[in-house]
Amino acid sequence: MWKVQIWCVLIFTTGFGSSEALLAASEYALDTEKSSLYFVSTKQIHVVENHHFTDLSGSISDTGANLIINLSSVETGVEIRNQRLRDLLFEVNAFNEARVSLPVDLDNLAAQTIGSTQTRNSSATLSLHGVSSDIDAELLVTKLSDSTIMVQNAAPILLGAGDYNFTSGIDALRNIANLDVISYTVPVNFTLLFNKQESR
Ligand code: UQ8
Repeated sequence: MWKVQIWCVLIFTTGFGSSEALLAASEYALDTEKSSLYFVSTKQIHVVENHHFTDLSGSISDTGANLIINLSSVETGVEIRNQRLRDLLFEVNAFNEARVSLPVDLDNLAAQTIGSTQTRNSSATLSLHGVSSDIDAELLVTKLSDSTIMVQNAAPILLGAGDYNFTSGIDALRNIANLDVISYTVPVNFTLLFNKQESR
């Protein structure tokens, strides 16, 4: 009997079962149409180009936020170059996905005012090319509506090719394209939109 009483007290004093509690338990899914992730390559010192991935997925839940990048979906605007990045750089046969994960406080997200932006200094784990390594990022988290969250990088994330065993792949791309230099530092920028899913 006392167990039932404790549950009643919990339900009525903490709002467990109320809309706020359901909100805190809810999940968000990445809006794949409205989200984007770009990276920048620099060759021959002055030639700077934008590239992106067309296939992203991700979610936010009480276990944290994650982003999955299908590396085969790389788009550089030149098909032969796409294929060379898949084969010589990312080695998609062995490592087809990059994964980013980080902890998120869902209650904090639920309490955020619609229209406001929070700046968060976050540490995320990036698993890429067989290496799992932490990266620091300043994130802008904007609550666009009760059901939509936008997450952007405040400043470009500078990925060091050496940290993910990419230097020999970049050298292979440089050789096959008969270039003198391709930079080992790769700036990354993203805009991620997440939509709240129906309560489970
Ligand atoms: C609420 C809340 C807080 C939610 C959080 C939500 C969430 C999950 C947030 C995520 C936050 C976060 C911290 C995300 C991190 C995102 C990152 C950093 C992802 C990594 C993305 C990635 C895999 C990037 C690529 C990395 C890489 C090493 C790229 C290499 C690029 C290079 C150097 C390309 C070289 C291109 C080039 C110049 C080729 C030469 C070339 C060739 C070969 C060719 O064939 C050709 O044509 C003939 C050319 O000429 C056209 C060439 O130039």
